[in-house]
Amino acid sequence: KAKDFIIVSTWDHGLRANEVASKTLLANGCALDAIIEGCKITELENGQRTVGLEGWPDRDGKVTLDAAIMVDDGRAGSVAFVQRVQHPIELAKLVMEKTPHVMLVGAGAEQFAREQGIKLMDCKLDQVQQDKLDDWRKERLYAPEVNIENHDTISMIAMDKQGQMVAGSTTSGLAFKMHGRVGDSPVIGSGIYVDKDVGAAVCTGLGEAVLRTVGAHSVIESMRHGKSPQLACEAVIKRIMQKIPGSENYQVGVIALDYKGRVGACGVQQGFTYALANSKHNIMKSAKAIIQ
Ligand code: SD4
Repeated sequence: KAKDFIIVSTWDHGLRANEVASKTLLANGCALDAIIEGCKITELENGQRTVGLEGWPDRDGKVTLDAAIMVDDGRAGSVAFVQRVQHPIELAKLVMEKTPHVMLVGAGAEQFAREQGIKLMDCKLDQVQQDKLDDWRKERLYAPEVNIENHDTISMIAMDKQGQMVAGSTTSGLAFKMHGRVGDSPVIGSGIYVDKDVGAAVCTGLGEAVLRTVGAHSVIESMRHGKSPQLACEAVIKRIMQKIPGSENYQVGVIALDYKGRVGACGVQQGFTYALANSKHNIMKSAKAIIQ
């Protein structure tokens, strides 16, 4: 049993997510509740427009969302390519709890949301989204910028005082992606993974690089073979850089937690930040970067 709870969340908005998740745990919520509440606040309040319905649209002007949740008893749920759903993380939890499946996508996920009593929202772009899309259409440059605007998914891990670990992730994906594109975040093993014998790992950054290397599960396997969370994160980031060309132009960040409460974090580039909380504090940290 853990002495205190621990929450780790990607990027600067992780601080606010941790704050809300901590409140949940202090009020005797479990790690699962904490992840849901932390992700939900980011889905509502993400100023970067990289999570939730205010996120940047795809190149067809549609905001399509991905989310996943996994509990250390092996249960998992995820949704991908969903539109008009305010809280995809809650929908992912419903997939886990109310269906025999792990993943629902697109119209099927939206149909399931409606069946569960979730109101589908208006999907008209706001002025900021529309202006940004119009700007993008002038040049049609599809080049994710390192650490800027389209790299701010929230991925979180929480371990509660009972020692249960849960991971979650929610995102609007890469700005101006092709319609139908799905990233790493909702793919169990790529964006997030939890294993009761080892710990949890979550990813952020260029989803294609993470999908092609099964990022989160790779970190878990590296920890299983004896590496600390920190060394496992570094090993996997190095492997991604080796396997996926062009690492000077992309960012991938991973964070990991084991049952001893040890945290690891690493990014390809500098600038990958994460927030770390327990019952006493909630602080921002800079992850080690492989490219200096
Ligand atoms: C994606 N991995 O859709 C996500 C984007 C992200 O921080 O993590 N941004 O590729």
